[in-house]
Amino acid sequence: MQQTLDLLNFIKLKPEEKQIADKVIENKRISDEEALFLYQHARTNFLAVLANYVREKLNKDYVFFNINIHIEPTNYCVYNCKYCSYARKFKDKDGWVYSLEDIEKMVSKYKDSKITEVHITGGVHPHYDVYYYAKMIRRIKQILPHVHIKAFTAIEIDFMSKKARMTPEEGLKLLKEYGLDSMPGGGAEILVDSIQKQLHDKPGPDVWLRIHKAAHKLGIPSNATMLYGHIENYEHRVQHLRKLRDLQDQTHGFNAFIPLKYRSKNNKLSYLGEVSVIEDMRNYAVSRIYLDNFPHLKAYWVNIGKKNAQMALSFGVDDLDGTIDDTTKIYTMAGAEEQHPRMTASEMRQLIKAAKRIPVQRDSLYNIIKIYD
Ligand code: V47
Repeated sequence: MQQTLDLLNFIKLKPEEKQIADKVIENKRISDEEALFLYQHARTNFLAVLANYVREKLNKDYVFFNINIHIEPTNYCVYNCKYCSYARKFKDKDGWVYSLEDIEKMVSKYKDSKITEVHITGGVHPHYDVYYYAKMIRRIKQILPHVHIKAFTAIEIDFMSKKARMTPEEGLKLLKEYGLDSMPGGGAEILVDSIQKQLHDKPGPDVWLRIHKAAHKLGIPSNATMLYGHIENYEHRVQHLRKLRDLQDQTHGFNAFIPLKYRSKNNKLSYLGEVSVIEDMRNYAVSRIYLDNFPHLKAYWVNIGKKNAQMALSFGVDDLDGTIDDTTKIYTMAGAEEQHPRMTASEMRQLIKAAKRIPVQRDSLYNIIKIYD
């Protein structure tokens, strides 16, 4: 930490940068205006050093990863999201639905493996209600009793609960009884009404926030994402972060914040292209500095590629998600580098060690399974 502080003294700071750095070092929270300044005007080397300071204070030199798989039960979806490359309608030839028996077969392959987590998310299929998904969770737990099930974005919970004439709160309670352990952070996009109205026809920011709040109240922790690099501007990003920081102050139920870079292949926003890697790194850093109440910042390597995820470790990131074993198609279909996303635990450890950090295998709640120092 001292080394990081020395580095800050070494950089000739702009007055606004100095003011923000002083606040952060005194454990004071930065304002929305200051976050906007960081996005718009701060130098990248300054952002890296300051975000690194925050990371070190919260997580030492640990970089967390887990051993996990995804299940994407279907890509049929009732909603139309312009940034999505994955969703299909019934008329399309390349849609899929896995039956509960298919899913049992998939997870049975991992009976003798070291996976600790199954992450489930997919399209919002018009036919299935919360009872169906509760059964899915129970059947997976019968085969893999020790795994943590992190499943269903807020929008999936909203739809499946309504389908069974329940409130999302009732739906969540049922899912918890059947073995749901936590919720992923997907579907937040940018939590600003005017942006979401241009992006999709699914329920908006209030529903996402309400369902995460309800989950936290029921003792179901979750993550939060931000889909950035499309039609939003920096003010929208700050508004998004503000809503998350406020909710976290109330509930303390979020584990990790996960920025998701908009990937531009095969969707209705392709004409926008993609933001630069420097922009990605700056976004990690500003998020780390602003979200002082989020314990972890995750670079989802499937979204930005292994090399960029490794670089993100110098911009505030302390978590690389999981080994995945080629079980997700969301980013493959959106043109990401990793067309068969899979890392062995040993590859993950090497990647982290090469960045001069300490690999730590974690469970889904960030309990340490093994430190590889
Ligand atoms: O909800 C969809 C986003 C999310 C694109 O909580 C896109 O641990 C970029 O949320 N470009 C799914 N992003 C992924 C997700 C996630 C992944 C890993 C870990 C966790 C966690 C959560 O991906 C969606 C949507 O917001 N998305 N299309 C696209 N073209």
